[in-house]
Amino acid sequence: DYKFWKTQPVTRLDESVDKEGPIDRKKTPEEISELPLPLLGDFEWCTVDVTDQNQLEDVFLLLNENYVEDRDSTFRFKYTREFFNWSLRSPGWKKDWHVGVRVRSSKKLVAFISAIPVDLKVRENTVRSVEINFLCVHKQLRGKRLTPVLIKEITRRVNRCDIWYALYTSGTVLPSPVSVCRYTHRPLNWGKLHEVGFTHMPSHATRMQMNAKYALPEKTNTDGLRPMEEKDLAQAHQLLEAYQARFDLVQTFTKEEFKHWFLGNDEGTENTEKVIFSYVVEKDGKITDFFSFYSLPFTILNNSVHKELGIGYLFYYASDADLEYSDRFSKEATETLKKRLCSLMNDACILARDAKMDVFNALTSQDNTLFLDPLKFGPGDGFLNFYLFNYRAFPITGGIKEDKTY
Ligand code: YNC
Ligand code: MG
Repeated sequence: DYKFWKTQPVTRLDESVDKEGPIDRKKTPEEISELPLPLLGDFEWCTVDVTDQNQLEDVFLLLNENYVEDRDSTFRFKYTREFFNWSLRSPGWKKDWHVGVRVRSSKKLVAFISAIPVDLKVRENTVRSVEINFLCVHKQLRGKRLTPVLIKEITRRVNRCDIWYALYTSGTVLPSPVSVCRYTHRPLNWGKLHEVGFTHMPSHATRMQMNAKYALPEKTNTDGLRPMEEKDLAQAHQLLEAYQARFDLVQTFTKEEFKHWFLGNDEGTENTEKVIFSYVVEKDGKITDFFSFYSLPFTILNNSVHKELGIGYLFYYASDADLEYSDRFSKEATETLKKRLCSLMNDACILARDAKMDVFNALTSQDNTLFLDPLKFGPGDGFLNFYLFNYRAFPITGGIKEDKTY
């Protein structure tokens, strides 16, 4: 019955929203305690310095063994230093928002939660917020109500910086999702996915038929497609903003943030695992489209042949295909956009395959439903719920919804 969530400024499950906006009364940072919440005697708070290799190791160890897992524990996320540099150190990041709990005696890290600053646009309102991610409690400490304490502590630290709203996603149903999406998967290397138990052979099918079904062209199809470079940032950023005007809930980026999220934070180091892949389409000096995907592999447990599964996640994309239409949701505009997106996303799959990824994941969010089916993305087991903290919003439904319901 949501003992904890009942006490928080979130939309109740039985509540119907009739007006959008903040839930709590307006407060100031001075009203918020300077002191961390009390913890049970055996534990202590810590601020994790993710620029310190040893402390970052502690976070890997905790997450790699205790974070989200598939049902039968055959796969585990393989987080890397590069992935955390990218996802936890975006512009404006604060050390104070990487919060851990350690065992007082052994100093072992047993819980973690993080926040990064984000600007959200909820319909016509811009809402300065944080995004909460990587909430994790060690398996041996589950069910002990540590989670509410972690959430209250990160809220306190964020509120002290005069930020009062948050976005977060979870597979768990809590009060109340503002949107729900499904994960979908596009096999790029069906044979390997099958060998490691990620996909199953449909009855009446053969291995050869399955490989043929998911075979992709050798080369990309779009003229003018190339990796995004520094010089493309201004145009690509503008294109994204124009494109995203279609949606009711989006994150907006500053120039600096756009650069960070699409060109990455590797700062030229050699031999690093590449995390973010961004491409543009240039036509007569103009950027007409862009797309991006990031890499977050799985470690495969207990398999003597395959040790790692390469996974690409569709990230942001934008196209000018529908921009010239006065009604961007008209049938004609939608058809034009659908055609363009299908061709772009097919190229994205090809590039992901060439980057040694075995499967390409996308959510059913926004306009994705236009291309998922035609490009042979199949629905997964997982759903992802989107939440806003301290902000009431009407349900977010589109983009465009195709007839197929995922
Ligand atoms: C969850 N995922 O309902 P009630 S996603 C939020 N997000 O409270 P205990 C969650 N709340 O129902 P356990 C949650 N999962 O009594 C559970 N809860 O009101 C609620 N898994 O606490 C739950 N990471 O400590 C209940 O639960 C209360 O020991 C129970 O730990 C839960 O990062 C968990 O899936 C998830 O590590 C930590 O199972 C643990 O079971 C675990 O007894 C594997 O907690 C990893 C995993 C979650 C990934 C994520 C987003 C988190 C968002 C948190 C909410 C942020 C609010 C905004 C704050 C900033 C505000 C500002 C400004
Ligand atoms: Mg607990």
